[in-house]
Amino acid sequence: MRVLAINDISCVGKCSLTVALPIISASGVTCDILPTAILSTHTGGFKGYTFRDLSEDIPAITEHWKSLSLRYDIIISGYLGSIHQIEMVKNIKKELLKEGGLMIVDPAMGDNGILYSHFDQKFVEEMKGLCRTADIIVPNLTEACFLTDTPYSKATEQSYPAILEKLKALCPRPSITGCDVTANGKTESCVFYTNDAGKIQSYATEKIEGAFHGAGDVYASALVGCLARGVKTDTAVRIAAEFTTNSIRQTALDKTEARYGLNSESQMFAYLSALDKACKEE
Ligand code: PXL
Repeated sequence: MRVLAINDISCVGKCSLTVALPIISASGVTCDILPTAILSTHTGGFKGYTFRDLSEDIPAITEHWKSLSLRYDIIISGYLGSIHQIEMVKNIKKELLKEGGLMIVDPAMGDNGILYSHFDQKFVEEMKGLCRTADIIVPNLTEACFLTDTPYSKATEQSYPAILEKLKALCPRPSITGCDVTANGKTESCVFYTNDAGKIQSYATEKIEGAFHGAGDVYASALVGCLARGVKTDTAVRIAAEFTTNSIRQTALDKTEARYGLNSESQMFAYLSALDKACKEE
């Protein structure tokens, strides 16, 4: 099983490839990487970061891989530095994804109702195009709103399933992470997703107050790790959501600054144990 993770390298801040590579590799599959940019830190909460766009290197890298006849079972794309890179990812899918392989798009472009620095509405429109080429997309609620032209302020508990339905116009198996749901005075954080039978489902974990950077990357990477091991989507979502919530809980206990990312390292063993158990049972 060979996975390709297309994402940036934020040297400090634990997101994108510095999260994807360890989690997907530890899941027990080959994870090759295609860096889209190298930054000294990610762009959320740091000032003065460096940003080297690697677009110029990408065609030569993929040409070399083609000469080696490399093909991928799963490709996951994340943070892309420009519209040009969105086009490149579409081509990489055509050229390097095996027939019957899975294209997973994390449309990493915003959080808490706003787009990250560097992104605008034109980028959102192009990202919709990339989502149309995907089998699975894993936006957070903010990104799901931008992809469906839903005002973030209108995204209430009652509207999550409708937003998910709208995402189905882009991709057959959409999901939305980070959806707050309150029942009996208790708020939980839900993932709404489409399972292998095409049914809309949700999975809830404890809501831990605060903003936690890199949670989407931990979730997407664990989901890919589980799917790459052949685990059913319902199980993969549960394992990835629990791993992410456990990492958030530990980070809150550690009281580290949110911009330095999640302590997922401490939860890796529990994640792998859950994955191993699921592989044996299914
Ligand atoms: O985790 C999302 C992400 C990835 N890469 C870069 C980012 C962000 C979010 O801010 O800035 C460079």
